[in-house]
Amino acid sequence: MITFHGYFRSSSAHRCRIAFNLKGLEYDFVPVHLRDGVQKSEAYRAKNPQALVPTLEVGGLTLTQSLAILEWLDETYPEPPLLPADRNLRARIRAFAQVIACDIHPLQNLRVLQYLGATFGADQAAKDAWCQRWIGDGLAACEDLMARDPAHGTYAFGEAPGLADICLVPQVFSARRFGVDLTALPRVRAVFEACMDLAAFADAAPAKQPDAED
Ligand SMILES: N[C@@H](CCC(=O)N[C@@H](CS)C(=O)NCC(=O)O)C(=O)O
Repeated sequence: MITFHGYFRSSSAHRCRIAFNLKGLEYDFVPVHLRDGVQKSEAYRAKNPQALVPTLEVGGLTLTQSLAILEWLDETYPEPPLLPADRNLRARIRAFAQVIACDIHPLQNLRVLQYLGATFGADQAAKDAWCQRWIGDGLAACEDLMARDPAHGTYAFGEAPGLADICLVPQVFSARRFGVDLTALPRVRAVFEACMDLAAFADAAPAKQPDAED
């Protein structure tokens, strides 16, 4: 059985939840309350030295980093695939996923926002402006990547949801939370809506998780 340590509002955990749902996998969920700082406990750090969620445990294996977890899930449970057979398209999809996971998300992470407040005196308005800037720039790049890609379709890269959509949807949830204006990003909005019509995505939404709070 898979044990999954996450938090309802964590977009990295959200990515994994979508993959579990797409692949029809059951798992034991262990909530890690980030705002209460549970991720920094000795017990949790023993599983994840970065003190970040998610962490996945299965059969003696402990995995961290959502992109690594997603690829492990895809290799272990290949149906439906999260990445296509075409190696060039695969690389383009990984690049799209990394725009979000490596270049957008880290800048809006809880510990970064807490540091901006504690060290530079940033209030909520300043933190929102920071997030709007970096999420906005990153999602604009995602929009361009989809616009120029021949594989772009109902979903980010084709007619079935995959790794790119799994990264995009949680990032749009965060964008909305921080008040990012998505008006000029029609593809981002359309892919989000198409994904949210699918139960695998709808059921993974933060508000539907057992540890959800207002
Ligand atoms: N690159 C990591 C990022 C993990 C990460 O930053 N998780 C956030 C939640 S989305 C977290 O645990 N934040 C806790 C904190 O900032 O203290 C991944 O994709 O798993």
